[in-house]
Amino acid sequence: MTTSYLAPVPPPAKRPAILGGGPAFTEPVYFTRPPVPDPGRLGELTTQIFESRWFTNDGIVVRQLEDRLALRLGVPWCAALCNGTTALQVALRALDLSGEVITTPFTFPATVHAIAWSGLTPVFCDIDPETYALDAAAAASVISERTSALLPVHVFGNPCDVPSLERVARQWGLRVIYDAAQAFGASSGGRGIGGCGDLSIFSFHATKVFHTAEGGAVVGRDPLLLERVASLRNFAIRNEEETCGLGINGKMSEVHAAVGLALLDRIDDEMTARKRLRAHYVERLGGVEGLRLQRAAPNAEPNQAYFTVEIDPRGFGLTRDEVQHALIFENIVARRYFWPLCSENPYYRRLPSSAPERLPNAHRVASRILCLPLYGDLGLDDVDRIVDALLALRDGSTGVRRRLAAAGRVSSAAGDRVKTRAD
Ligand code: T4K
Repeated sequence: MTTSYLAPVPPPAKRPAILGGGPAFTEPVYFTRPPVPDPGRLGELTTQIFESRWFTNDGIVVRQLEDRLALRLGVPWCAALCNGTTALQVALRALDLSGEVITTPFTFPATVHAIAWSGLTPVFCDIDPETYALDAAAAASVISERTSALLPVHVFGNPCDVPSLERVARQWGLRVIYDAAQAFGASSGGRGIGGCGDLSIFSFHATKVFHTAEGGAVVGRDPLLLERVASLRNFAIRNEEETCGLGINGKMSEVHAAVGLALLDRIDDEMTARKRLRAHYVERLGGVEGLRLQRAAPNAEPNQAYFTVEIDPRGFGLTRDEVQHALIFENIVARRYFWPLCSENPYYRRLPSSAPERLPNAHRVASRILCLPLYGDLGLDDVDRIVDALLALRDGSTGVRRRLAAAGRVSSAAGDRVKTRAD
């Protein structure tokens, strides 16, 4: 059984801290925390790097990591890059796309920015209200003669409905790049999530289930695409005399790869711990009026990257923002991923596909979603304290709302930025 490393504050908060009760935790408990690599193994690898004086540019530690990741992800090849955003840009260019790319507004901004930075036009389409992933029928309805690809996101590490999306892509002759930034270790229909579509990308940012502090990867099956990706991430330099194509510096350094190698053996434990914690959250919150949990697509196995709840103020008695603010008093740092929607960024709002009436599910989910703490070092007792704090807010909703209204906008004193639309 996982024991909590957080100092216990008995008894559990029955009275919300915002109404004068003791906080659920003495220190901020963030909605996510990175797993830590094995320090001994990391020391060996960095010593090896320093002795060799080879820090980047096709080094052996990056190659070792790529081989291990290809095996772990069940894909023929894996090309490591400096981050997930560059991985997306390189994947889009490797497929030589033009015109429009259909994607979801309910994602981290990087997904859409990568499309726009590539000179392509993002076309937003609505999400499935249960899985929050790009809805295949909605995607089919926005295909035009300019569409060249679909870019679905396995949001919160929960795989999309891959078979339906691939049917649409086949029918219309479209390429598919999956943004699997958050989905390391997830699977769909029994196959590793990286094996779906033409290409998939991963982020290995510190906030991910598996990480290299900063990093990312493009994975795929076609060896010709590996050649292109490998060339594009290294300025499209072919040899000392030839540079061929529009490349970029997308390389991962040896030190970042060492972090990944030293972490890889711990990842199964991290995922198992998260699964157990999620099951406990589901057991406690599953039937609570006013709360809805994300559903997995058929035959999909999520990786538990995040644990989210949708808060319906009519059933719960408080809005999502009120809950987030009140939880800060409990030292519980929840996050409104992904609000605001990418389609609400002024840079994209002018697009016809950004019209809110075309994206009703995305708007509803974005206005209600809240990520609660989930990471391997948490204990089941920590989950209990988080749930108890949440339910105490519901039970005291009238007083909580009044206190929040009197306080105006809640400060970020508990240690996290509370992102608002104005930010
Ligand atoms: N596509 C999708 C679907 C993505 O989610 C992302 C990235 C990308 C593409 C692009 O991949 P990258 O180019 O980033 O590799 C974070 C990450 O920076 C970003 O990588 C990630 N998605 C996104 C979902 O989350 P922020 O600005 O929301 O994170 P931040 O700094 O507020 O950190 C969140 C929490 O994590 C903190 O409250 C505490 C904890 N934390 C964070 C860091 C950096 C730690 O405990 N330790 C740390 O070192 O973007």
